Amino acid sequence: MSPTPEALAAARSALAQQTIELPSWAFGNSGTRFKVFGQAGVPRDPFEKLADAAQVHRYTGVAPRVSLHIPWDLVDDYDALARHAKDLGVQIGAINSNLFQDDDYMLGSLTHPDARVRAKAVQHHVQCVDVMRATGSTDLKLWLPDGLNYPGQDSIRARQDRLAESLQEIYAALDPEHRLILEYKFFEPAFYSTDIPDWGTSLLHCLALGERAMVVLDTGHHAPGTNIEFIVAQLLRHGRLGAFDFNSRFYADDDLMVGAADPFQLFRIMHEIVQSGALAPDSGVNFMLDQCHNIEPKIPGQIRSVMNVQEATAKALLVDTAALTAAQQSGDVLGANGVLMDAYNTDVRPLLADLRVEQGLDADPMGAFARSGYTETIVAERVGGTQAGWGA
Ligand code: LRH
Ligand code: MN
Ligand code: MN
Repeated sequence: MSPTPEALAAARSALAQQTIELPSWAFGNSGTRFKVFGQAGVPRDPFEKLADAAQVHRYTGVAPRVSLHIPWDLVDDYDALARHAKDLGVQIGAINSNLFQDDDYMLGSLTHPDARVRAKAVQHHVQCVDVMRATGSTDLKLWLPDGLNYPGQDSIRARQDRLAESLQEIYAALDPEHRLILEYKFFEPAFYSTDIPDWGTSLLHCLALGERAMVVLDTGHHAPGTNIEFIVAQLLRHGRLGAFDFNSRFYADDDLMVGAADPFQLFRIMHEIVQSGALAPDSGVNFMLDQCHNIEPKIPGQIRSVMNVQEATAKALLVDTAALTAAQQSGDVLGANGVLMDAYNTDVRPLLADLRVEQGLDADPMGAFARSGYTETIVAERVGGTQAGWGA
Protein backbone atom coordinates (compact mmCIF):
# COMPACT_ATOMS: atom_id res chain seq x y z
CA MET A 1 0.00 0.00 0.00
CA SER A 2 1.34 3.44 -0.81
CA PRO A 3 1.28 6.15 1.85
CA THR A 4 -1.46 8.79 1.77
CA PRO A 5 -0.58 12.42 0.88
CA GLU A 6 -1.23 13.31 4.55
CA ALA A 7 1.20 10.66 5.74
CA LEU A 8 3.82 11.88 3.26
CA ALA A 9 3.35 15.49 4.39
CA ALA A 10 3.67 14.55 8.07
CA ALA A 11 6.80 12.54 7.33
CA ARG A 12 8.26 15.42 5.38
CA SER A 13 7.80 17.92 8.18
CA ALA A 14 9.36 15.55 10.74
CA LEU A 15 12.29 14.89 8.39
CA ALA A 16 12.81 18.62 7.94
CA GLN A 17 13.60 18.89 11.65
CA GLN A 18 15.97 15.95 11.93
CA THR A 19 19.65 16.59 12.63
CA ILE A 20 22.60 14.21 12.52
CA GLU A 21 26.01 14.84 14.11
CA LEU A 22 29.23 13.98 12.27
CA PRO A 23 32.48 12.71 13.82
CA SER A 24 35.58 14.81 13.10
CA TRP A 25 37.63 11.61 12.90
CA ALA A 26 35.69 10.44 9.87
CA PHE A 27 37.60 12.95 7.75
CA GLY A 28 41.19 12.02 8.61
CA ASN A 29 43.10 9.02 7.30
CA SER A 30 42.13 5.84 9.05
CA GLY A 31 42.29 2.12 8.72
CA THR A 32 42.57 -0.99 10.77
CA ARG A 33 45.27 -2.19 13.11
CA PHE A 34 46.87 -3.69 10.01
CA LYS A 35 47.22 -0.54 7.94
CA VAL A 36 46.21 3.08 7.79
CA PHE A 37 45.65 4.08 4.17
CA GLY A 38 46.50 7.61 3.23
CA GLN A 39 44.12 9.47 0.93
CA ALA A 40 44.93 12.57 -1.07
CA GLY A 41 43.42 15.80 0.22
CA VAL A 42 42.55 14.73 3.76
CA PRO A 43 42.53 17.47 6.43
CA ARG A 44 45.79 18.51 8.03
CA ASP A 45 44.21 19.88 11.20
CA PRO A 46 40.87 20.17 13.02
CA PHE A 47 40.03 23.37 11.13
CA GLU A 48 40.16 21.49 7.85
CA LYS A 49 38.19 18.59 9.32
CA LEU A 50 35.40 21.06 10.12
CA ALA A 51 35.58 22.45 6.59
CA ASP A 52 35.02 18.94 5.20
CA ALA A 53 32.22 18.20 7.64
CA ALA A 54 30.56 21.45 6.57
CA GLN A 55 30.46 20.07 3.03
CA VAL A 56 28.33 17.17 4.24
CA HIS A 57 25.95 19.66 5.82
CA ARG A 58 25.98 21.83 2.73
CA TYR A 59 24.69 19.03 0.51
CA THR A 60 22.39 17.22 2.95
CA GLY A 61 21.15 20.13 5.08
CA VAL A 62 20.82 17.89 8.14
CA ALA A 63 24.35 17.62 9.58
CA PRO A 64 24.98 20.90 11.42
CA ARG A 65 27.13 19.56 14.28
CA VAL A 66 30.57 17.93 14.48
CA SER A 67 31.85 15.86 17.42
CA LEU A 68 35.45 16.40 18.45
CA HIS A 69 37.83 13.81 19.91
CA ILE A 70 40.41 15.09 22.38
CA PRO A 71 43.41 15.05 21.95
CA TRP A 72 42.99 14.10 18.28
CA ASP A 73 41.45 17.53 17.77
CA LEU A 74 43.86 19.45 19.96
CA VAL A 75 44.17 23.14 19.08
CA ASP A 76 45.57 26.15 20.93
CA ASP A 77 42.43 28.19 20.66
CA TYR A 78 39.04 26.50 20.94
CA ASP A 79 37.20 29.80 20.72
CA ALA A 80 38.78 30.23 17.30
CA LEU A 81 37.77 26.69 16.33
CA ALA A 82 34.18 27.37 17.40
CA ARG A 83 34.16 30.64 15.42
CA HIS A 84 35.56 28.81 12.41
CA ALA A 85 32.74 26.25 12.71
CA LYS A 86 30.17 29.03 12.88
CA ASP A 87 31.61 30.71 9.78
CA LEU A 88 31.24 27.38 7.99
CA GLY A 89 27.61 27.08 9.07
CA VAL A 90 28.16 24.27 11.59
CA GLN A 91 28.80 23.99 15.33
CA ILE A 92 30.77 21.83 17.71
CA GLY A 93 28.84 18.87 19.08
CA ALA A 94 29.89 16.25 21.62
CA ILE A 95 33.39 16.30 23.07
CA ASN A 96 34.84 12.78 23.16
CA SER A 97 37.53 12.02 25.69
CA ASN A 98 40.30 9.57 24.86
CA LEU A 99 41.41 6.99 27.42
CA PHE A 100 42.91 4.52 25.00
CA GLN A 101 46.18 5.93 23.72
CA ASP A 102 48.30 6.60 26.78
CA ASP A 103 50.87 4.13 28.13
CA ASP A 104 49.66 4.84 31.67
CA TYR A 105 46.29 3.31 30.76
CA MET A 106 47.57 -0.15 29.82
CA LEU A 107 45.83 -1.70 32.84
CA GLY A 108 42.94 0.72 32.91
CA SER A 109 42.13 4.41 33.23
CA LEU A 110 39.11 5.30 35.35
CA THR A 111 39.24 1.78 36.85
CA HIS A 112 43.02 1.50 37.25
CA PRO A 113 44.18 0.04 40.58
CA ASP A 114 46.56 3.00 41.04
CA ALA A 115 44.76 6.12 42.28
CA ARG A 116 47.29 8.37 40.50
CA VAL A 117 46.38 6.94 37.11
CA ARG A 118 42.69 7.33 37.88
CA ALA A 119 43.27 10.94 38.86
CA LYS A 120 45.07 11.56 35.57
CA ALA A 121 42.14 10.09 33.63
CA VAL A 122 39.67 12.22 35.59
CA GLN A 123 41.81 15.31 34.97
CA HIS A 124 41.67 14.65 31.21
CA HIS A 125 37.90 15.02 31.45
CA VAL A 126 38.24 18.27 33.36
CA GLN A 127 40.22 19.54 30.36
CA CYS A 128 37.51 18.25 28.04
CA VAL A 129 34.97 20.26 30.06
CA ASP A 130 37.09 23.36 29.39
CA VAL A 131 36.88 22.56 25.69
CA MET A 132 33.09 22.28 26.08
CA ARG A 133 32.96 25.73 27.68
CA ALA A 134 35.03 27.27 24.89
CA THR A 135 33.10 25.61 22.09
CA GLY A 136 29.57 25.71 23.51
CA SER A 137 29.34 21.91 23.50
CA THR A 138 26.88 20.36 25.93
CA ASP A 139 27.77 16.65 25.72
CA LEU A 140 30.84 15.06 27.29
CA LYS A 141 31.11 11.62 25.74
CA LEU A 142 33.02 8.83 27.43
CA TRP A 143 33.93 5.49 26.06
CA LEU A 144 35.92 3.33 28.43
CA PRO A 145 38.46 0.91 26.92
CA ASP A 146 39.20 -0.50 30.38
CA GLY A 147 38.95 -4.18 31.07
CA LEU A 148 40.79 -7.42 31.70
CA ASN A 149 42.43 -9.92 29.39
CA TYR A 150 42.69 -12.71 31.95
CA PRO A 151 40.57 -14.05 34.78
CA GLY A 152 42.08 -13.01 38.08
CA GLN A 153 44.00 -10.10 36.54
CA ASP A 154 42.10 -7.67 38.79
CA SER A 155 38.94 -7.67 40.86
CA ILE A 156 35.92 -7.18 38.60
CA ARG A 157 33.93 -5.74 41.48
CA ALA A 158 36.62 -3.37 42.76
CA ARG A 159 36.94 -1.97 39.26
CA GLN A 160 33.22 -1.14 39.23
CA ASP A 161 33.63 0.69 42.55
CA ARG A 162 36.60 2.67 41.24
CA LEU A 163 34.71 3.45 38.06
CA ALA A 164 31.71 4.77 40.01
CA GLU A 165 34.00 7.03 42.04
CA SER A 166 35.89 8.35 39.00
CA LEU A 167 32.66 9.02 37.13
CA GLN A 168 31.30 10.93 40.10
CA GLU A 169 34.33 13.21 40.04
CA ILE A 170 33.86 13.84 36.33
CA TYR A 171 30.14 14.45 36.71
CA ALA A 172 30.86 16.97 39.48
CA ALA A 173 33.10 18.91 37.08
CA LEU A 174 30.26 19.52 34.61
CA ASP A 175 28.32 22.76 34.32
CA PRO A 176 24.54 22.58 34.84
CA GLU A 177 23.84 22.65 31.09
CA HIS A 178 26.27 19.79 30.41
CA ARG A 179 25.45 16.11 30.08
CA LEU A 180 27.72 13.11 30.57
CA ILE A 181 27.00 10.51 27.91
CA LEU A 182 28.42 7.05 28.57
CA GLU A 183 29.12 4.53 25.83
CA TYR A 184 29.38 0.76 26.28
CA LYS A 185 31.06 -1.95 24.25
CA PHE A 186 31.15 -5.66 24.89
CA PHE A 187 34.75 -6.34 23.87
CA GLU A 188 37.96 -4.74 22.60
CA PRO A 189 40.57 -3.70 23.53
CA ALA A 190 40.05 -6.00 26.53
CA PHE A 191 39.10 -9.52 25.60
CA TYR A 192 38.02 -11.29 28.78
CA SER A 193 36.05 -8.71 30.74
CA THR A 194 35.18 -5.16 29.77
CA ASP A 195 34.37 -2.64 32.50
CA ILE A 196 31.35 -1.13 30.68
CA PRO A 197 30.35 -4.03 28.44
CA ASP A 198 26.64 -3.40 28.04
CA TRP A 199 23.77 -0.96 28.28
CA GLY A 200 22.79 -2.28 31.70
CA THR A 201 26.16 -1.42 33.22
CA SER A 202 26.19 1.97 31.54
CA LEU A 203 22.64 2.64 32.75
CA LEU A 204 23.42 1.65 36.34
CA HIS A 205 26.33 4.09 36.43
CA CYS A 206 24.17 6.80 34.84
CA LEU A 207 21.39 6.26 37.38
CA ALA A 208 23.90 6.57 40.20
CA LEU A 209 25.32 9.78 38.75
CA GLY A 210 22.17 11.78 38.20
CA GLU A 211 19.69 13.03 35.63
CA ARG A 212 22.25 14.47 33.26
CA ALA A 213 23.98 11.14 32.72
CA MET A 214 22.78 9.22 29.68
CA VAL A 215 23.67 6.07 27.77
CA VAL A 216 25.28 6.14 24.30
CA LEU A 217 24.39 3.27 22.01
CA ASP A 218 27.01 2.51 19.35
CA THR A 219 25.40 0.10 16.90
CA GLY A 220 28.70 -1.77 16.40
CA HIS A 221 29.23 -2.55 20.08
CA HIS A 222 27.03 -5.60 20.57
CA ALA A 223 27.34 -9.33 20.14
CA PRO A 224 26.04 -10.56 16.79
CA GLY A 225 22.30 -11.15 16.93
CA THR A 226 21.63 -8.66 19.72
CA ASN A 227 18.21 -7.06 19.42
CA ILE A 228 19.34 -3.43 19.42
CA GLU A 229 15.87 -1.94 18.99
CA PHE A 230 14.87 -3.60 22.26
CA ILE A 231 17.68 -1.70 24.01
CA VAL A 232 16.54 1.50 22.31
CA ALA A 233 12.96 1.00 23.51
CA GLN A 234 14.07 0.20 27.04
CA LEU A 235 16.41 3.20 27.37
CA LEU A 236 13.76 5.51 25.92
CA ARG A 237 11.24 4.22 28.48
CA HIS A 238 13.61 5.35 31.20
CA GLY A 239 14.55 8.62 29.52
CA ARG A 240 18.21 7.59 29.41
CA LEU A 241 19.04 7.25 25.73
CA GLY A 242 21.42 10.16 25.29
CA ALA A 243 22.86 9.45 21.88
CA PHE A 244 23.61 7.01 19.11
CA ASP A 245 26.94 6.26 17.51
CA PHE A 246 25.60 4.97 14.19
CA ASN A 247 27.71 2.76 11.96
CA SER A 248 27.52 -0.68 10.35
CA ARG A 249 29.16 -3.91 11.28
CA PHE A 250 29.43 -7.33 9.70
CA TYR A 251 31.75 -8.94 12.25
CA ALA A 252 33.12 -6.71 15.00
CA ASP A 253 33.26 -2.95 15.56
CA ASP A 254 33.64 -2.40 11.83
CA ASP A 255 32.63 1.31 11.73
CA LEU A 256 31.36 0.92 8.17
CA MET A 257 28.90 3.28 6.53
CA VAL A 258 25.62 3.52 8.41
CA GLY A 259 22.87 1.36 6.97
CA ALA A 260 25.28 -0.46 4.66
CA ALA A 261 25.27 -3.81 6.41
CA ASP A 262 21.74 -3.98 7.71
CA PRO A 263 19.37 -1.22 6.62
CA PHE A 264 16.47 -3.19 8.08
CA GLN A 265 18.02 -3.03 11.54
CA LEU A 266 18.43 0.72 11.16
CA PHE A 267 14.77 0.98 10.20
CA ARG A 268 13.73 -1.09 13.25
CA ILE A 269 15.77 1.22 15.48
CA MET A 270 14.24 4.32 13.92
CA HIS A 271 10.79 2.76 14.30
CA GLU A 272 11.30 2.63 18.08
CA ILE A 273 12.56 6.20 18.00
CA VAL A 274 9.55 7.46 16.06
CA GLN A 275 7.05 5.50 18.15
CA SER A 276 8.49 7.06 21.32
CA GLY A 277 8.47 10.59 19.91
CA ALA A 278 12.24 10.67 20.26
CA LEU A 279 12.88 12.14 16.83
CA ALA A 280 11.81 15.57 18.04
CA PRO A 281 14.76 17.98 18.28
CA ASP A 282 14.17 18.44 22.03
CA SER A 283 13.97 14.70 22.80
CA GLY A 284 17.50 14.63 24.19
CA VAL A 285 18.64 11.94 21.75
CA ASN A 286 21.71 13.03 19.80
CA PHE A 287 21.89 11.14 16.48
CA MET A 288 25.62 10.91 15.93
CA LEU A 289 27.64 8.97 13.42
CA ASP A 290 30.72 7.02 14.46
CA GLN A 291 31.59 5.89 10.98
CA CYS A 292 35.16 5.94 9.94
CA HIS A 293 36.69 3.60 7.45
CA ASN A 294 39.66 3.26 5.28
CA ILE A 295 38.77 2.55 1.67
CA GLU A 296 35.98 4.92 0.73
CA PRO A 297 36.42 8.67 0.13
CA LYS A 298 35.62 10.42 3.38
CA ILE A 299 33.14 13.16 2.52
CA PRO A 300 30.95 11.08 0.17
CA GLY A 301 31.13 8.24 2.74
CA GLN A 302 29.62 10.55 5.33
CA ILE A 303 27.03 11.88 2.89
CA ARG A 304 25.97 8.30 2.14
CA SER A 305 25.68 7.52 5.87
CA VAL A 306 23.59 10.61 6.50
CA MET A 307 21.30 9.76 3.59
CA ASN A 308 20.91 6.20 4.87
CA VAL A 309 19.84 7.49 8.29
CA GLN A 310 17.36 9.80 6.57
CA GLU A 311 15.95 6.94 4.50
CA ALA A 312 15.51 4.68 7.52
CA THR A 313 13.86 7.57 9.37
CA ALA A 314 11.53 8.32 6.48
CA LYS A 315 10.41 4.69 6.33
CA ALA A 316 9.84 4.64 10.08
CA LEU A 317 7.76 7.81 9.79
CA LEU A 318 5.61 6.15 7.14
CA VAL A 319 4.54 3.27 9.37
CA ASP A 320 0.75 3.41 9.55
CA THR A 321 0.58 3.57 13.33
CA ALA A 322 -3.21 3.29 13.55
CA ALA A 323 -3.24 0.16 11.39
CA LEU A 324 -0.28 -1.27 13.30
CA THR A 325 -1.91 -0.70 16.68
CA ALA A 326 -5.21 -2.18 15.47
CA ALA A 327 -3.43 -5.28 14.17
CA GLN A 328 -1.42 -5.62 17.39
CA GLN A 329 -4.50 -5.22 19.59
CA SER A 330 -6.46 -7.83 17.67
CA GLY A 331 -3.61 -10.32 17.70
CA ASP A 332 -3.22 -10.12 13.92
CA VAL A 333 0.40 -11.24 13.75
CA LEU A 334 0.68 -11.26 9.98
CA GLY A 335 -1.22 -8.00 9.62
CA ALA A 336 1.04 -6.19 12.11
CA ASN A 337 4.17 -7.47 10.48
CA GLY A 338 2.70 -6.54 7.10
CA VAL A 339 2.12 -2.92 8.16
CA LEU A 340 5.75 -2.62 9.25
CA MET A 341 7.08 -4.25 6.07
CA ASP A 342 4.91 -2.01 3.88
CA ALA A 343 6.64 1.00 5.34
CA TYR A 344 10.08 -0.58 5.08
CA ASN A 345 9.50 -1.49 1.45
CA THR A 346 8.41 2.01 0.45
CA ASP A 347 10.85 3.82 -1.82
CA VAL A 348 11.37 7.01 0.16
CA ARG A 349 14.03 8.46 -2.13
CA PRO A 350 11.54 10.64 -4.08
CA LEU A 351 10.16 11.99 -0.77
CA LEU A 352 13.65 12.95 0.40
CA ALA A 353 14.55 14.41 -3.00
CA ASP A 354 11.41 16.61 -2.83
CA LEU A 355 12.30 17.71 0.67
CA ARG A 356 15.80 18.72 -0.41
CA VAL A 357 14.51 20.71 -3.35
CA GLU A 358 12.00 22.42 -1.05
CA GLN A 359 14.95 23.37 1.19
CA GLY A 360 16.91 24.80 -1.73
CA LEU A 361 19.28 21.83 -1.90
CA ASP A 362 20.16 19.61 -4.81
CA ALA A 363 17.92 16.54 -4.93
CA ASP A 364 21.04 14.36 -5.24
CA PRO A 365 23.64 15.20 -2.54
CA MET A 366 26.19 12.63 -3.75
CA GLY A 367 26.06 13.93 -7.31
CA ALA A 368 26.06 17.58 -6.27
CA PHE A 369 29.12 17.11 -4.09
CA ALA A 370 30.93 15.20 -6.85
CA ARG A 371 30.18 18.00 -9.33
CA SER A 372 31.20 20.75 -6.92
CA GLY A 373 34.94 20.33 -7.55
CA TYR A 374 35.68 20.38 -3.78
CA THR A 375 37.57 17.08 -3.91
CA GLU A 376 39.83 18.32 -6.69
CA THR A 377 40.50 21.53 -4.74
CA ILE A 378 41.52 19.81 -1.49
CA VAL A 379 43.61 17.23 -3.33
CA ALA A 380 45.52 20.07 -4.98
CA GLU A 381 45.81 22.24 -1.87
CA ARG A 382 46.42 19.85 0.98
CA VAL A 383 49.58 17.85 1.28
CA GLY A 384 50.31 15.63 4.29
CA GLY A 385 46.87 14.96 5.77
CA THR A 386 46.55 13.80 9.37
CA GLN A 387 45.42 10.45 10.62
CA ALA A 388 42.07 10.17 12.25
CA GLY A 389 43.88 9.20 15.42
CA TRP A 390 44.57 5.48 15.52
CA GLY A 391 48.21 4.55 15.33
CA ALA A 392 49.17 8.24 15.37
C1 LRH B 1 35.11 2.89 20.51
C2 LRH B 1 34.43 4.02 19.82
C3 LRH B 1 34.25 5.20 20.74
C4 LRH B 1 35.47 6.00 20.37
C5 LRH B 1 35.42 5.85 18.86
C6 LRH B 1 36.59 6.36 18.11
O1 LRH B 1 35.13 1.73 19.74
O2 LRH B 1 33.21 3.60 19.27
O3 LRH B 1 33.08 5.90 20.42
O4 LRH B 1 35.44 7.30 20.83
O5 LRH B 1 35.22 4.46 18.73
MN1 MN C 1 31.49 4.81 19.26
MN1 MN D 1 33.39 1.71 18.33
